[in-house]
Amino acid sequence: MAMGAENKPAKSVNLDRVDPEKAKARLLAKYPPKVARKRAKQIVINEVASDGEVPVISSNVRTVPGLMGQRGCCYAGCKGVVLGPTRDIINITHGPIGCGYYSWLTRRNQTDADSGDGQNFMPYCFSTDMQDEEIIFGGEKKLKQAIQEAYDNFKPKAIAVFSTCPVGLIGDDVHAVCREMKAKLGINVFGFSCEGYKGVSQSAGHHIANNGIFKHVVGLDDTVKEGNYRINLLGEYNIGGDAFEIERLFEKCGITLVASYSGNSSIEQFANSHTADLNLIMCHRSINYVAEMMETKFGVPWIKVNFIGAAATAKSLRKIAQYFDEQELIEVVERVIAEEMPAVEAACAAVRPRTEGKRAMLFVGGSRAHHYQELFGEMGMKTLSAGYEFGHRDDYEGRRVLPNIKVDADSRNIEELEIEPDPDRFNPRISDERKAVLEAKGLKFGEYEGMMPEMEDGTMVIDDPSQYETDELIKLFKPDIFCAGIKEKYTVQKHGIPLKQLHSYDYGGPYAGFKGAINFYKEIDRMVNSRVWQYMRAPWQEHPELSATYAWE
Ligand code: CFM
Repeated sequence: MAMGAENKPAKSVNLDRVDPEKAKARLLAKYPPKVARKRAKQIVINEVASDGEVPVISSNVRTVPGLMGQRGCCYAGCKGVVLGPTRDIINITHGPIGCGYYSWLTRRNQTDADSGDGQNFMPYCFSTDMQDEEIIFGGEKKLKQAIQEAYDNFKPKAIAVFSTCPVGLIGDDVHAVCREMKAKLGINVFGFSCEGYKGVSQSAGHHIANNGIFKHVVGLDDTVKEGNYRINLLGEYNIGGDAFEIERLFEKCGITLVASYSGNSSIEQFANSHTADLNLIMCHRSINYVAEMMETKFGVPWIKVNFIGAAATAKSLRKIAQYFDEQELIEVVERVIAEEMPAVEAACAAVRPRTEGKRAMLFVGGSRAHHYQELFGEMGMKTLSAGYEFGHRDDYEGRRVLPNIKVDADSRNIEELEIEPDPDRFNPRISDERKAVLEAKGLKFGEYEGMMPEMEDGTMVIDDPSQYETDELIKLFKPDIFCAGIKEKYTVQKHGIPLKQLHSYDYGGPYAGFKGAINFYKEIDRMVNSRVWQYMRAPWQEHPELSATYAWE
C-alpha cells in the first residue's frame, strides 16, 4: 500500500455525547467489587447546583495496591515540591542516592542566579547516599558528617534535612542531629520527617514542609522592606519560568513581592514574609497551611488568585488592586492590562479557528487540572474530564466542605501545629468592617471555590486516576489532547493522542501571565493540529494476525 492511503487522517468523530454514566460503568467494569466500590466514589459525574454545590468526591485516600497511579510520595511533596525551588538553602536528602537524584530539578523549577551573595545551590544535589551499613547500624553519624561537609564547602545560611523511607524505618532522629549541628555551626539547620510512606501522597509532604518552614524560618526577620502594596505569592514554584512572568507583571504594576513560596525564592524572603500585607495563593493544595498559620499568628489575610490564563491574570491583578484600594494602583493595573491584552488577543484569535471545539482531558497534581481549564477555555476548547492526583475535597468542591471532611488515620498521622496570635507582632492588616465591605463587592477572603463548580455538568471528575482508567477514557472519548505527566506521556501517545506535560511543561513555558498565555496557545495549537501521531505504524498494521486500532481511528 502506498503511503497516504494507509495513513488516513482522523475521522471527525462526534463523541462529545458519550454518556458519562456509561463511561463510568466501563471504567469500573473490570475491577473486583471491593475496588469498584471504592473507585466509584472517586469517579464523579459533575453537576453544579444553583448555589454552587457539587457532588461529594472521595479523595486524599489510599491508592488501591496494584493500581498504577500517578502519585508521588510524601518526601517528593516536601523536598521536591515545596523546599526544592529555594536557591540558598542546602537541601540534604538523608537516604539512598536515588531519592535525591530523582527529585533534583526534574520539575524544571527555575531560579535567578543568586541574591548577590553567590549562594545558589540549585545546580547541586546533596544526599547522604545511605548504604547497607547505615541501614543496619544507623545513619545519624553519616548525616552529621554530611551537614559538616556541606557547611565547610559552601558556608550556607541554612541547611535542611529531608527524611526518606528507610530513615523512618530504622529510627534515625534527624531533628536531634539538626539541633546539635545548628548549635555547633551557628546557622539555621532544620529537619523534616517527610518519609515517603507518610500520608497517602505528596500532599502529606506539602503539609509537613509548611509546618517546618513556619516553625523554623517564618518570623525570624522583622525588617519591613521598602515598597508599596507588599504581598507574598504562595504556591507558585516557577516551573518553566512562570514566576518570572508574574514578577514582571508585579513590577510593572508597582506591587512589591516580599516573598515567593517558593519559586525563585531565598530563605530571607521566608524569614520576613510575615511583614507583607496580603498573601496571594496560587496553588491552594500545597501551601494553604502557611497562609492560614500566617493569618492566625500575624494577621495577614489571604485571597486566592490564578495567573494561569489571560483573563484569570487580569482578574487576579484587579483583586490585588481592590484589596489595597488606592486609585493609583487601580489605574496602573488597568493600564498594564490594556497594554498586555492586545498581543494576547491577537495570538488567541490566530489559533482559535484551529482550536475551537477541540477537547481536552487534564489529570495533574492538586491545582493545575483546575487552573489550566481557563487557558483551554480561552482557546475555545472544552474540558471533557479532569482530576487531581492528590487534591483534597476542598480542592474539588471548595473550602465550604472543610468542616465536613472526615479525618482518617492517614491524615491524623500528619502534625497540625497549634498556632496562637503572636503577642507582640499580631497585627490584623484589615479591619472586619473593611473586609465585609470588600466581600460585599465580591472579593473573597480565605476562600477557594474549587474545581468542580467551574466545570460543566456531565463532565467526569476523576480522583487519583489509574493507568487502566486512563486507557479506557482515551478509547471512549478520543480527546484531542491529554494533559498529565511523564509517567503517562508515552502510553497516551501510543494511543495516537498528544500528551502535554503540565508538571514540567515538557521543554516549554512559561505559561503563566499574559506572555505565558500566548506561549500556551501556540503550543496547544501545534499539538492538537499536528498529524504526527497518525503517521505511526504499529506491528498489527503490517501483520494481520495481530489486531488493534489507534484511538484516533
Ligand atoms: Fe501545586 Fe504545583 Fe500542583 Fe503541587 Fe506537584 Fe507541580 Fe502539580 Mo507536579 S505544587 S499541586 S505537588 S501546582 S509538582 S508545581 S505540577 S503535581 S498540579
